[in-house]
Amino acid sequence: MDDEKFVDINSNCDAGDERFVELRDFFMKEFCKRPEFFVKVPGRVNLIGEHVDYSGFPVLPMAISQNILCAVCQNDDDIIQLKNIQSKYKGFKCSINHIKIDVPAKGTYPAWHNYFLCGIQGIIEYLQKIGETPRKGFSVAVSGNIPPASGLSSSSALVCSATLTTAFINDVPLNKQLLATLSASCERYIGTQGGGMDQAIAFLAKKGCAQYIEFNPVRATPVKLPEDSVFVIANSLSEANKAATSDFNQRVVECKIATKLLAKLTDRPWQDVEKMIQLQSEILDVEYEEFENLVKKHLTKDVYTKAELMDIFHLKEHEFNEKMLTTNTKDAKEFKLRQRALHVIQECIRVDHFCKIANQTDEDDEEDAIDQLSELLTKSHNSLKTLYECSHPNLDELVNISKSFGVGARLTGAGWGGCIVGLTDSISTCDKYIATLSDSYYDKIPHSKNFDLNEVVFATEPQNGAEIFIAE
Ligand code: ADP
Ligand code: NG1
Ligand code: MG
Repeated sequence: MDDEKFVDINSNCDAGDERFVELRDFFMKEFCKRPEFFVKVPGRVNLIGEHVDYSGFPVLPMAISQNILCAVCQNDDDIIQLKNIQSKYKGFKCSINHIKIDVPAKGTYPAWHNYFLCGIQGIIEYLQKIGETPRKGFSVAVSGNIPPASGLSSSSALVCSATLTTAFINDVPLNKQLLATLSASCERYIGTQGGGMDQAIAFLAKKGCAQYIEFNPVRATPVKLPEDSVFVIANSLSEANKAATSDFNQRVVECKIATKLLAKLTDRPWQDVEKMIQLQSEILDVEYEEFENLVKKHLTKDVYTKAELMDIFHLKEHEFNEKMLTTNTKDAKEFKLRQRALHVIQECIRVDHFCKIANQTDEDDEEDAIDQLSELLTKSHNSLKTLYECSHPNLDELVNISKSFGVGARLTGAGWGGCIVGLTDSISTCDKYIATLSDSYYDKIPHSKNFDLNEVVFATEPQNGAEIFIAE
């Protein structure tokens, strides 16, 4: 059996890790019994390849040291009990036979337990497909230290910890690819139609390397980063929950409509093509650069209205809603197809370029590798800001301060708030960069005083993916 394929099960938890001890004590206080096992799932930082995964294209994330940690014990009945070490996340209880995920109304946040229920539901459906039913319920205590709603994938770490917990209890094989794929599908029950980047890196990450993640089927190839490179994450402290607005899904549907329109305008069948990668690599069978030219040639308008698109595709409104839109985008009247498609295909070119430079082995080349990679980060941010319109003034400010200091940086994750990732060329530059961000950004934001600066801006190194720890 190839051990690499399966989630690691460690025979005991790291007794030296304070968070395990604190969570075990919390679990025992809340549930009056000891946890049987712990599940740990990391957050991630995406180095490049933003908003391309749901079009099917590869991305380049790495796992970070911040994670979601769960302490778990099976129950004798069908009850699932969830508690969170942070009191702002209220406890929740239901039967494993009656899972109900509440999709938030526009403008409201989903309650945190819904993310956990997504993961449980994903495994229940897997069990049903193979003719089984879930066993007993379980009690879970959660402790997370990934900044929430900040583009470091706290949501997927929570969903993946739920799939992993439910899979382990029900003897589902802990195959990383299976769990990554299931978790990507079931997180969509929260309402966001994401790709699969976050769940893939949550399971497939390995210490020391970023991962080039491809989809359908999901697979990861390690990418070594230049020896002296130090990546820094800086949180803008402006949160953006992706399920609370229609912004994220609006981009997903714009990419899908852009793909269908380009198929139609190049006389290819448009009904069945869903993802841009299918059109580019299978139907048109062209390189990224030629696809970019086709976008420029055919998607000429700055804005397409719903009415004119219905006309072009010969669809009635209810058909258009059903084929093209999601529940929370059905009221959208305008779509920016050219800009979104251009960002996606140009970002794909940058991902390839980034990997090529990072994989260079020649020491001389490594010297200006960091400069070249930095430039790609800066270009990616500009594209996300102008073509994809998913930045935030505070993210732009952080990127501008970085640029003035000589560091290439970009927003990471979905955007509209959250974090940037910057690339420095040594530990000493990294320290000076962090000091500059502190003076020029954090000192000017009054509520930054409520945070520990080390948790807001920090250097990061690639970590392992999800793990299980059997309690002593
Ligand atoms: P992100 O970019 O962090 O994935 P999302 O908007 O997708 O942002 O998800 C953020 C949501 O995940 C939070 O609003 C909260 O409901 C949930 N979440 C994140 N961290 C925790 C945690 N430690 N405990 C409970 N829920 C959490
Ligand atoms: P965050 O910001 O972590 O929620 C989201 C999507 C990713 C990807 C990025 C943008 C989910 C679960 N995550 O990440 O799939 O599309 O935005 O690159 O939908
Ligand atoms: Mg998320």
